[in-house]
Amino acid sequence: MNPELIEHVTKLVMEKMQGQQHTGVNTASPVKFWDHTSGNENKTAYSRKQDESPAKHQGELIKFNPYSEAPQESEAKPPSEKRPSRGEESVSQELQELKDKTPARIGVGRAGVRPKTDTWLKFRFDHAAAVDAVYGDVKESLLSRLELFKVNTQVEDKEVYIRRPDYGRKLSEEAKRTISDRCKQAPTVQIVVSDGLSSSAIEENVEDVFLSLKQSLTSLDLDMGTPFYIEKGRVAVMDDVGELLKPKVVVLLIGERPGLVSAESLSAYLCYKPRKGIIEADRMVISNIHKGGIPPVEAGAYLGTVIQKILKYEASGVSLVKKEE
Ligand code: B12
Repeated sequence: MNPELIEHVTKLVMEKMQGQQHTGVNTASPVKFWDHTSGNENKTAYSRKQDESPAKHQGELIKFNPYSEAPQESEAKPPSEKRPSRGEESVSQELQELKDKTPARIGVGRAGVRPKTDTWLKFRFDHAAAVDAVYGDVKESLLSRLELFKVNTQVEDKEVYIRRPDYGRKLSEEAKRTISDRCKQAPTVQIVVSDGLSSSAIEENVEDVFLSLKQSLTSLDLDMGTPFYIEKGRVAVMDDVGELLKPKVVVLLIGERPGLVSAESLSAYLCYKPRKGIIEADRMVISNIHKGGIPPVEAGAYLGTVIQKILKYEASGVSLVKKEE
């Protein structure tokens, strides 16, 4: 459907509903809601047929209540009857406590069987941010500020990137040549950045993580390779980097698949001597690096200590855990 038309209709409905709330009149509304709270056996749509007596149903349109006040299935009562107040306050308080603990969409209420308009609009906004994160490109200005040169995987098109993760796990032939020409061989730590599934994650966080990681490696006296940027990469592309440069540890800062809470979350995947044929269990991840999760500057410093541990045990992932035991 035409998005402008949807927006126009939504606006009209909102205006109408607001008008009714002000006047207290809701009987003349052309907008009908499903009356699932009235305990109606056969769940008849609340929008009645015109030949039914309008008087019978006038004033019965559902009142919008906060979620905590909405009756549960088992205690559903007709809207005219007063709902029990027993425990209402504590339920509402418990719900608020749960809501305070998570950014997830809980206790958002409903209008009939549908989400409320603002919930729905917020969902569409977050979904749009997720799509932008996946399809967007990291700005050249950021890469040049961090002195990262850019190479490609075997995908150039985003649609192909999404459908064929295997292509994103391999460097292009040109990328292999450029990396071999420009990078220091056999460093202790090789930092690589990639947009992965969220260019927004890179734009928002990578500068802080990258700079604090570099600082942390310097203070731990760990030797660093030449960092670079891989466009449309996947986690396992670090195996090709390992084959080419033979670093002891690769740290790949990559955009996570966006969700509907954050579209700008970054992960740092680490591996000791990555190479072709390595198993996934030998990688490790520090995920959820963003302003609502692990603060980027902290993550950079923390990564330094994880790398130190990897070097000490000469292992990463499950192999590291086993050696630690
Ligand atoms: C998608 C996803 C998966 C998918 C990956 C499928 C795929 N091919 O893309 C599946 C369902 C297979 C999966 C499995 C697991 N996952 Co997972 N996964 C994610 C998710 C939602 C997004 C990851 C992402 O965007 N990666 C970036 C893109 C570009 O990577 P990619 O190359 O396309 O795909 C690779 C990575 O996704 C990686 N990967 C995915 N999960 C994990 C977990 C670990 C520990 C490692 C080392 C790698 C890894 O494996 C893929 C193949 O190489 C994150 C949530 C988040 N906030 O990051 C959790 C997340 C990374 N996963 C997690 C976990 C625990 C696991 C499992 C260990 C679960 C289990 N008990 O089996 C396994 C391990 C898989 C592995 N590779 O070793 C945790 C890690 C917690 C932590 N900090 O250590 C996260 C953060 C979710 C969470 N909040 O708990 N996962």
